[in-house]
Amino acid sequence: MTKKDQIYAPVAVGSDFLGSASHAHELPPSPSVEVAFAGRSNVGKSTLLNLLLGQKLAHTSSTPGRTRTLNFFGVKTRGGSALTFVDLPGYGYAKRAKEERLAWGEFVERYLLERVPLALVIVLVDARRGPEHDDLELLKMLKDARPGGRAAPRVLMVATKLDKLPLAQRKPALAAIARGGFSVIGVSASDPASIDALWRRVLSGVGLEQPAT
Ligand SMILES: Nc1nc2c(ncn2[C@@H]2O[C@H](COP(=O)(O)OP(=O)(O)OP(=O)(O)O)[C@@H](O)[C@H]2O)c(=O)[nH]1
Ligand SMILES: [Mg+2]
Repeated sequence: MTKKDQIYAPVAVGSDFLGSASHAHELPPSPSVEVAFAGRSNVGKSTLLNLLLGQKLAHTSSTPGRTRTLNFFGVKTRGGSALTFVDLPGYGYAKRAKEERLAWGEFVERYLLERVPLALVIVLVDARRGPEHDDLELLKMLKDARPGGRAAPRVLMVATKLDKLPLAQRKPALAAIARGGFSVIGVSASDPASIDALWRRVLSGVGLEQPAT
């Protein structure tokens, strides 16, 4: 194995699709700590999930609105930890019928506020735009008090599609997001090192191991 292989050896050693839910009664029991991926439609949630999982289990599309249910994936890490990743339907997709948008919003919002195993919410924003109005609303909601005084999940912001910015603009774009008071990491689907760095932030975000490289 070359040094490069060792650095990029995937953290995920196995992953499975656990099921979908479009109503509260369909939510599967979560066997492990849960991490949800939220963000505007087309920001790259499902693409990023597949890269973290090491398999193309989540459906992706260049057309916004692809993911319409909550999709649950189980993943085991090299360090022996188990996590559940949840792909959420995107928001801000204007072409979806208004009633459907409202119903979806309510279901996703209840999931984010009430799901007990949910330890970390990853909020994806486009690196070229930073957090927009809908994202800020979500971030505000995530800070809200939980029923029974439970702790709110931790939040990590991920700036996606960094490759679409010229090299010289990448650091300034991330710095501008950080100036808004957010802890942010930039990723590109084409850059395995950025996926590896995100895995580390996910593991430390849920209080699990930091795998050796
Ligand atoms: N250039 C570039 N394109 C990306 C990147 N990540 C995702 N994309 C593209 O962005 C489009 C949307 O990706 P998805 O992963 O389906 O987005 P999503 O956030 O799951 O979208 P919804 O399911 O509609 O909420 C696809 O065409 C991807 O190939 C990236 O890092 N760089
Ligand atoms: Mg999707």
